Amino acid sequence: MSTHRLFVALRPPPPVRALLLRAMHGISGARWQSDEQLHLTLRFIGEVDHHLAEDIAAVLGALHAPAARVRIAGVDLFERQGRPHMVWARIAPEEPLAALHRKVEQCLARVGIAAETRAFVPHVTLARLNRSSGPVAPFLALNGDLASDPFLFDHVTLYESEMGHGGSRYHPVARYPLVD
Ligand code: 3AM
Repeated sequence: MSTHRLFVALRPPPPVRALLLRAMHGISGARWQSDEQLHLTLRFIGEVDHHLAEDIAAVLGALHAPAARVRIAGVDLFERQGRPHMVWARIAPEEPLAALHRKVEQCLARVGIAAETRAFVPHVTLARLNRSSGPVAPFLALNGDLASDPFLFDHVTLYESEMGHGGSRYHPVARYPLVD
């Protein structure tokens, strides 16, 4: 039976994506995210069958949570094995995002999705790096303090991820409004 690779995320509004996209250059060999790929993952679910995918889409309809007023608050690196692995934008404050993460987790528990064991670190991935990527210091010097005006995450999106050679494509499956 076919499976669906799902995750739940927040989609930054167009002016915020434009700000991020303008900053996204200056590291050779970096795989920059496209506009369509920009998101903040609230919960990665992984591969599920069609029935569970439908249950997940339905149960998220019970997500009654406030919209999160936040801003872009800098750019940072994740490292793996001592090397830069990913460039990401920080979102502040984190507490409303952590609260949304917990609410999504509660919804998913109702359809039998086991609790997340990793710590939730809210971030918007900007680029993925590998051994052949160029230095990141000039990019961080320019963009480390990248900041946006306050903005609202006013809906949650359930995405299906389709993995391909040119990177993953993310297809919105359903949107759930948050309360302003
Ligand atoms: O939001 P970002 O870009 O950090 O890395 C994947 C991407 O995260 C992550 O889920 C988002 C949408 O694909 N992801 C992929 N596989 C994962 C896994 N096994 C995962 N997150 C946690 N566990």
